[in-house]
Amino acid sequence: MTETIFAKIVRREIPADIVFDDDDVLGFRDLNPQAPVHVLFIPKRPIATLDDAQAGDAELLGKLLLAAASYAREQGFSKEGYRTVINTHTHGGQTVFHIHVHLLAGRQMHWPPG
Ligand code: DGP
Repeated sequence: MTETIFAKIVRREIPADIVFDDDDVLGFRDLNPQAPVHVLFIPKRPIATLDDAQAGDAELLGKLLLAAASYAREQGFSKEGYRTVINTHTHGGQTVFHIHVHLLAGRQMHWPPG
């Protein structure tokens, strides 16, 4: 896959407001927040899109979701709730082709999404 700006964030080559960091997953604040809290969780080993994920990626994808949930719990978002989103390809609204989970919190979310 073609390297994205997120790989540079993983290598600390460009700055980001990092809020979660373990062996496999990095969480950092979105540059263009869509909610009072908007954090992106990415695997350090890149997968371009959800569409590219293979059976062998199951553990890593699980870790990605668990990292988001763990951060949300730790920050106290569980009571009011929050939204997690994975955009895929053009119609999904994906702009950075390094898979990421958006964690949005701090306001009422609406359905259907735009
Ligand atoms: P998506 O549209 O699902 O591919 O989301 C990509 C998100 O990444 C978008 O909400 C803006 C954010 N973003 C893009 N470039 C940067 C960056 O350099 N730093 C940070 N923190 N966020 C970025």
